[in-house]
Amino acid sequence: MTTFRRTLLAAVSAATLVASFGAIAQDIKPRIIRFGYGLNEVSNQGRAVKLFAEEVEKASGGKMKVRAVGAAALGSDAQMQQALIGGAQEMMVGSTATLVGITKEMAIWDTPFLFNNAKEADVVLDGPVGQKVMDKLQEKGLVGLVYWENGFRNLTNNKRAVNKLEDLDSIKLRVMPNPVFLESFKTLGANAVPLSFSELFTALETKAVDGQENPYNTILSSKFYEVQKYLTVTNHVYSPWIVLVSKKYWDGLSKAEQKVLLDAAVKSRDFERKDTREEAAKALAELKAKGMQVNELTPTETNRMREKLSAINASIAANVGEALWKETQAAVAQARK
Ligand code: TK8
Repeated sequence: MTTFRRTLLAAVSAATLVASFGAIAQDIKPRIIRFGYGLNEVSNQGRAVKLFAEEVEKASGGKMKVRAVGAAALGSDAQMQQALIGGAQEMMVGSTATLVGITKEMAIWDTPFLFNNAKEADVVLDGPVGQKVMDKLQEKGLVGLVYWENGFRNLTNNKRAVNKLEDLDSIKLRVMPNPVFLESFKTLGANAVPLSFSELFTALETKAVDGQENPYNTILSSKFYEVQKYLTVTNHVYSPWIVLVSKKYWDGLSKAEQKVLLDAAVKSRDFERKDTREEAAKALAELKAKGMQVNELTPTETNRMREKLSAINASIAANVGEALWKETQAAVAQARK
């Protein structure tokens, strides 16, 4: 290459850089994004929303500001989803399980014992199947950005230690408002009642329900140990959270603004999963220290539970579609290799 050409190239690329920076700066307008979530500020969810907010502010040169509102102060998952669809709220994070009424394919993640560990969940959720399910939201007015980890769910209650399936008998158990969860726990013999997370602590405290199921992190951060005596390690299902944007809002953003949100969402995902896993590893010991009586199921009992729950697989497959069911099973098998 001649010196002239090299100089010319350098000049052209410098000009392009300046031009594109200018374009990006112009393409980012001052914006306030209301971001709602269900857990406390002092939870894995709260910490990750905070990180997301910081990243958005940094990447937009302080122009885009995220107003984070936790503890379901903007509403339950279901209420916030409707607010996003209508355009009255910009963003939220919540359980995929609470989206099934809007996008039936989301129920694939409710399949009991779908994933054996977090690595499998990451591979499948961040892979083509996870993306496909997420993209289904768009026709309903929502844009999914990333999946976060809520985690493997475990059972707590106030009546008795659950050592075998029969111990669930007559336990009034709160489940997420979701048909698969309702069916799962009815199948296991509990008296399952759907209820929003925002009403759960009070329901446990007033003994309107005897128990619930959530990951260790949530049992800890939502202080369920104050109102629940027994914890049974069941790991019956892996729950994802999903970060959502109102499609009405998203469509009004420039490409540069969309990129700010997406990049920050990816950073928040990586942070959140790491933070959640570190906390979960210590949470059980902490819950014991807080006075919870913890028991594990024997392998025989776990197998009985798995077998009973496999009875609902056919109905999940029928609801999400056989093609998606098979694709997911194949993706899990691949992740397991
Ligand atoms: C928080 C919920 C929660 C979920 C539940 O809004 O409802 O039990 O596990 O994380 O989405």
